[in-house]
Amino acid sequence: LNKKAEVASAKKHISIKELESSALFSRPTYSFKEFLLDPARTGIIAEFKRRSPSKGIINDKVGVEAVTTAYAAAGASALSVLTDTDFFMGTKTDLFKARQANNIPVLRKDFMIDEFQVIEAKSLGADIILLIAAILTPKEIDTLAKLAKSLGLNVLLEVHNMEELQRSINPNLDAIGVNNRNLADFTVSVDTSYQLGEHIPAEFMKISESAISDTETIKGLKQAGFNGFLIGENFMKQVDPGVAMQEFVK
Ligand code: IGP
Repeated sequence: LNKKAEVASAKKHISIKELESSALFSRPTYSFKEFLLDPARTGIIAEFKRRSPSKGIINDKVGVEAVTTAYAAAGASALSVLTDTDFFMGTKTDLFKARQANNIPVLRKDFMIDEFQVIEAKSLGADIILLIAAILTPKEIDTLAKLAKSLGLNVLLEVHNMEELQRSINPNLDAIGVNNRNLADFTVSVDTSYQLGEHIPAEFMKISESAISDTETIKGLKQAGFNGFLIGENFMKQVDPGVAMQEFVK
């Protein structure tokens, strides 16, 4: 992972003081939980993702405003916007644009390893940050989640197996996402959600992430107590991802 170098370079270009004085930094955030549980919405966290390491280019022809506003209109409970450039062709500007164009929660989807990124996320207009258990120690999760909470950000912890779940549970988390994609070998199985879902304590929102491509899967996951469904590729691989989501939820 090249994130350390990326963060070091970002720190040279802007100071924490400057981030803290940005217009968006002091905004009140949206509650992730409230939007997930809103019966007028779908529970879908709709992702803007141009490229992935497993699939290569998925869609580099569409604009972030058009897609995210269509997702929101189709009933998304939140938007997920990749800000990692090296693997996902995302940018920080994408997140900022998604924020400006929408009034639902926005997740900064990136590999968060440093407090600077959490402060940066707030200054770009994020409501939710992702912490990936596979790349963080329990101590790092605690530090990053506490900082996020102090800024009003919601925290989504991503786990892929029981060991990660058990060692990473922390009272500063809002939601726990089970990634159905194994980041080590890219294999996918929604069964991962069923297996881990029952071990997620009731106080956290339960999210199933990746490889969701039909509404039957969502029905099953809802019955198993899941509140949120993170969908990227299934929408982004279509010429018009917003229309794809509209068709999906019809
Ligand atoms: C979306 P999919 O299979 O619907 O495109 O998956 C999302 O879960 C996936 O992009 C993702 C991800 C991540 C990307 C889950 N965890 C961590 C980058 C980093």
